[in-house]
Order: sequence, then structure tokens, then C-alpha cells
Amino acid sequence: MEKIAFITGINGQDGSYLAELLLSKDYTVVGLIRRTVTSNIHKLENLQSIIDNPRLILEEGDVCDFSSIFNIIKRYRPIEVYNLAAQSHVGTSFKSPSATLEINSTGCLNILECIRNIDNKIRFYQASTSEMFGDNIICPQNENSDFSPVSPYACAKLASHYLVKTYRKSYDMHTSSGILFNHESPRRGERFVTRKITKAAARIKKGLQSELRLGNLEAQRDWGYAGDYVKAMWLMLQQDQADDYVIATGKTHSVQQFLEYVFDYAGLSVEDHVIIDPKFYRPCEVPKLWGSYDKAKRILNWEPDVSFKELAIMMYESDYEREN
Ligand code: NAP
Ligand code: F7E
Repeated sequence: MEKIAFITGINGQDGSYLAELLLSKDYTVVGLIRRTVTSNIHKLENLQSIIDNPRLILEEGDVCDFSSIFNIIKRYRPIEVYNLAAQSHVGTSFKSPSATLEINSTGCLNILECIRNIDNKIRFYQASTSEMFGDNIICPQNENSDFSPVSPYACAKLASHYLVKTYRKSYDMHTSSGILFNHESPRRGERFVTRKITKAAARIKKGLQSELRLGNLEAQRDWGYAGDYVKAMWLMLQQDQADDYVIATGKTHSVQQFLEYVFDYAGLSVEDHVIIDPKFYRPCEVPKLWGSYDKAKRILNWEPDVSFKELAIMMYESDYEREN
């Protein structure tokens, strides 16, 4: 039987790694692309390695548009749906809270309703987030930790998280959430702090820019590698029982530590180039994220492969290669 998976957010960081993984496992992958009035070419950058694969099908639509999702699921009848589409930038969620709520909450609800109406045996993965722990700094955070969201992004994701649980309990649907801690890669969006740092370091090294403006350097994050984390998404949907899992590395570092490590590696001085700019502070900050992935290890047999230092070097080297 042909295995078909549907991925929303396929051209984002995680969507592209997940699509590669599923294609390598002989799935046909249907990916949702949000069309814009201007050129779409840059949007497909992350899919370069698989764009010519005949088992990759890109469909136009939007998670906020119920009928576009309904028609795609009805037409392809995927066995698995991965909802990775989001307005995923926490800072931006303070500037565009309504759009964030619409995409990150109603978008998820739309897909759950489509599955319930078309075939409630379709398995569903929701991209939940460690941001839901917010200002609860009792660490390490796990599946039983209290949620305390402090951004419109996290509030919207928490609503979806509970919708996923509700549909699992109410309609006997196979709906799982991965509570993923920060994960990065050379495909990370350029406005997220790790990529902003590695890209700036590469450009400064090459004489293409001289300063890097950042916000709060004290925040701590549990940073892993996106390529490792998409394997956990797939594993969740292979279990007999749907459930929620924390995916993390079990280690935490500050933004300052990431910055210093990358600049040291590049042979640059932080003092000479980095400026603290209040523009990049958020109205409310998540001070410390540090996850325990014990449950994922026990049940999914999942563990991260790439360390903090390997990740930082991988991203810097990739940016150094790219910049010219
Ligand atoms: P990303 O690179 O920002 O990708 C998000 C994707 O969602 C993009 O492809 C974007 O397409 C698409 N999208 C946005 N609005 C849409 C809409 N209305 N309809 C359809 N597609 C839409 O994010 P990521 O880092 O890969 O993260 C994947 C998911 O995991 C997100 O839901 C994120 O919130 C969640 N998450 C991420 C992390 C992390 O550290 N990376 C941690 C926990 C959870 P466009 O190109 O059209 O904008
Ligand atoms: O910020 C601080 C910032 O934007 C990390 C998303 O994938 O992970 C991500 O959310 C930290 C924050 O990621 C700058 O204040 C300092 O404390 O890279 P970030 P995030 O907010 O943790 C979670 C798990 C998700 O679910 C999200 O989708 O870095 N910081 N200076 C800065 N952050 C940015 N972006 N830019 C700065 O200049």
C-alpha cells in the first residue's frame, strides 16, 4: 500500500528535514505551500535536495483556509498528517498577535476537524513547543511540568496542545504533540538568535559587516539539531497509542554562551562587534528552558545525536560557505 504523508509548513526548517526523512522511508509526501503574490522561488530553498523527487507533491493552500486543507486531505487520503505550519517567531507574535492566534490555533483546529470528518484513523502530529512552559523555571521541564505561557505565540500553541488532547480523548483519534525545545540547523530562519549569530559571525569574518545587534543575552535555551528532532516526530506516529512527548537535549546554555562559542571559533571578539539593542528585547521573556527527554528515550527509543558545540560549528561553517 502506498504510504502518503501530508506536511504543513514543508518549506520551513523542520518541514524540509521531515520531508527528506519520510521520502527516505518510501512515503509519498504531499506538502502545503502558502502562495504569495510575489515570487515563491526563495520559499523552496530548503527543499532543494528533494524538489525533483517524483514522490514529493506540493499543493497550494493555507491552514487558515478550511476548504484548502479539507480538499487536500480528501484527495490524497494520507495515513499521517504533520502540522508544522506556524507563525513561529515569538517576537513577531507580540507585533501580530491576531495573525499568530489564527495560524497557530485555528490552523490546527481546522486540520483536526478535517481529519475527524474525512477519516478519523488518520494519524496527526502537532508541533507543540517548550515556549508553553513560559516563565515556569522549575527545571528540567518534562511532560508533567506546569504550563505558564508568556507570549501570544505560546498562548496560541497551548490552545492547540489542548485541542490535540481533546480530540484524542473525545473522538478516539491518534493525535500526538511533540513538546519540542529549540532546535536549529543551517536551515534555521535568519531572524532566530542562533542563525542570526552564525550568519553575522561569517559575514564579519569575511568583512561583509562589522556589527551584530542583539537583545537579551541572559536567556537560557536547550538547543538541539532539527535533523534529530524530526525523527522523534515520525516515531510518535508509529506508536500504537498517541501521546505527548518532550523532545530536548537535556542541556541548557545562555544566548551569551552560544555567542561566545561561535565568535571564539571564528576568531572574533564579542566586545568589538556586538551591540545590545533594546529593540530586540521582548515585552516578556522566557528565562530558562531545559528539557528532560526521559519519556521519549524510554518509549520512542529516541536520543539526540548532535551536541551544542557540533550544532554551532555546523551552522557557522554553513553560513561561512554561503556568504560571499
Ligand atoms: P519555520 O521554519 O518558521 O516554518 C514554518 C512554516 O509554516 C513555513 O513553511 C511557513 O510558510 C508555514 N506557514 C506559516 N503560516 C502558514 C499558513 N497560514 N498556512 C500554511 N503554512 C504556513 O518553523 P520551524 O522552525 O520549521 O518549526 C516548525 C514548527 O515547529 C512550527 O509550528 C513551530 O512553531 C514549531 N516549533 C519549532 C521549534 C524550533 O525550535 N524550531 C520548537 C518548537 C516548536 P511560509 O514560507 O509561507 O511562511
Ligand atoms: O530566541 C533571545 C530571545 O527567537 C531565543 C522558536 O523556534 O524556539 C524558538 O523561540 C532567545 C530569546 O527563539 C535576540 O529574547 C536575544 O530569549 O531564537 P529565538 P525562541 O524565542 O526561543 C521555541 C521553542 C519555539 O517554539 C519558537 O517557534 O534569544 N535573543 N537577542 C534574541 N532572539 C532573537 N530572535 N533575535 C535577537 O536579536
